[in-house]
Amino acid sequence: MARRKKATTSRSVSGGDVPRKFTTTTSAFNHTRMESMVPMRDGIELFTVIMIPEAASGKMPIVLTRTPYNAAARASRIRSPDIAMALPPADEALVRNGYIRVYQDVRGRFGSKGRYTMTMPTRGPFNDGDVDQVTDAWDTVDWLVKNVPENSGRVGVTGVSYDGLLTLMSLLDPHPAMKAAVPVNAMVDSWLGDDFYRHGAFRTVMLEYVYRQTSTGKASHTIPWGYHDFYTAVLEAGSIGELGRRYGADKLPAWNRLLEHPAYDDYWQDQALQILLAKAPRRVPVLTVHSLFDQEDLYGPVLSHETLVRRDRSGTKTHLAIGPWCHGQMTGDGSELGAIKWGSDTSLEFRRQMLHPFWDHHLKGVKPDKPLPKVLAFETGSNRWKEYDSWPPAGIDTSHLYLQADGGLAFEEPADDGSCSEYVSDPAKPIPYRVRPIVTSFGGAVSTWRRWLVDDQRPFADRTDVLVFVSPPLDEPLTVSGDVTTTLFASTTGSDADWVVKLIDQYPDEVPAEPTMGGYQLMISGDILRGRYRESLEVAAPIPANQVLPFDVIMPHVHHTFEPGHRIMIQIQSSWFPLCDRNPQTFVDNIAWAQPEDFQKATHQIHHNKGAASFVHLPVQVAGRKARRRKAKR
Ligand code: PG9
Repeated sequence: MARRKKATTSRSVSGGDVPRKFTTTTSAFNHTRMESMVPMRDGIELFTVIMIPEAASGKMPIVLTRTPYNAAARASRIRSPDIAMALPPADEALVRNGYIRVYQDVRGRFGSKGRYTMTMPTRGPFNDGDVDQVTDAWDTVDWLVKNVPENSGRVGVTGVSYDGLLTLMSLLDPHPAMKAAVPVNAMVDSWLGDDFYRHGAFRTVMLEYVYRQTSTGKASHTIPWGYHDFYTAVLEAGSIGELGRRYGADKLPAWNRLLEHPAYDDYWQDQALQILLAKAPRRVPVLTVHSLFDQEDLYGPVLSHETLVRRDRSGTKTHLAIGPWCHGQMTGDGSELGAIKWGSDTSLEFRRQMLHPFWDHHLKGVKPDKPLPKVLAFETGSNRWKEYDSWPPAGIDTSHLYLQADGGLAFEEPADDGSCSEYVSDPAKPIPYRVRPIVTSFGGAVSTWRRWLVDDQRPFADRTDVLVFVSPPLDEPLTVSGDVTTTLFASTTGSDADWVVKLIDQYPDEVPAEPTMGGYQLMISGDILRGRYRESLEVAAPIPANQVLPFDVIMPHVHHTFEPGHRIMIQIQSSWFPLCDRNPQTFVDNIAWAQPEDFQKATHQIHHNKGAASFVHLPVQVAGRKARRRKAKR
């Protein structure tokens, strides 16, 4: 009997449906996607996605982003034959215009080999290895220009936030092929004001961040809080050290490092990029991007820009763009933030007017029609772009806006009447920084963390532990541009205290064009000072009880017009919770480990009389002659 031949026809299903090798048909694709393991000088390979558009003609420049946030995902947004669908939306203009776009995982993250160190310090006292993000950036650029056939040998580096920090680090020893950099909302000094601390107050949201970043190599773990309201989770734990311990963060070296360095010691100063950049080569042009409502990195961009300006002898290599955005919003839609509408897509305008001409100039040699402004800044309130030669702009009169005994604000010093306002600050009832419930610490699908800085401040003004000072309605516009500091003459019955100052634009009671904005209180600048650092940021010292002392609260830069009919408001309080951990108000060595009995009520006084007149240094923009007249008068 003839043996039955084994069926190989398509009618049989015995071979299964999945071919051993399958390659997507690429004829419809308008790009090549290369995934490469790029070797570093120590042999560690970094996962790199290279997106090459079909060359219109000739060789193309490269725009590189190095990230701890998943390079493969960045370049796989939507599966499509079109390169722009795969990449983040803001990359569309780049790849359509003949740029190669590259994303790379930093060592130890996602597809890259090696070990991950969160915000790895550069080689030196806190990194005794042979590599850091500076060398990894150099090695990557070197490999790209030698191995990507279509490239023109000119590379730009960019990134938002952590990726912005990596961008700045690549400037510390730029590869010769690196021709331009755009750090966006970069973390620059994380003790003074970016991410981890704000002038000594610990930002509790960082627990969630460190957990996600370092508990696994793939950012997959979120904290199982067990609370709907983050406020309760932090309050019930007591100290921030105890909060971390409850969720196992005491097993995470990066978390422990943060808590071990509560003051501005050499650990922080060694990493402060505004210090490191002072010694960087001057060759590479830089466009720094800053967001006025950046809920994460509100100080760094201006600080690093100031350093870059100082080293730019020709005055042609340094630009600053300031937009009305939250963290990273310049890559998306910039028409509004929370309840505040800007009247146009400010992100798109910035990208078209500044970002793309900058890249084209330095990576393609295409000169812009008119030279790019040194500073392009969106002015909130009046909602328009302005161009300046410097930041802060010329023509600023730093006026003193004094707190008055009747709860007013005025440019005149108050009377010599010994007056002060007082409140009881109770660590058991800290002032929420947002209306509760504060549903997640910061990330997550339901989070509105990105827009909290523009929240209406009215709900807090009614508390008895919040002092409110407000000017009469303005009868002409008042524009403020630059840095704000508030000098508080204050005393406390305790031995430590936090001082929070919020500078607010209070809208008229009725706003005809937008009725829901009537009486809105928009914070345009606000910050906290941990009182123990009033004399030295490096060494904490108790506050002597019941002594009136000056405390300088440094606040974020502003670029805002208070329109006629609006009022200037100042709110002063002593907690901002749980944005920042609570000050126990009893001096202890390390607040991260304060014990329940250390948390004590205290009575705080803010003084507003001659000799102890608390005031805001307000950078008022005054046009040419008027400015000189006011200066001469002083
Ligand atoms: N702001 C984030 C961050 C940067 C660096 C350290 C910690 C946090 C970020 O968005 O990348």
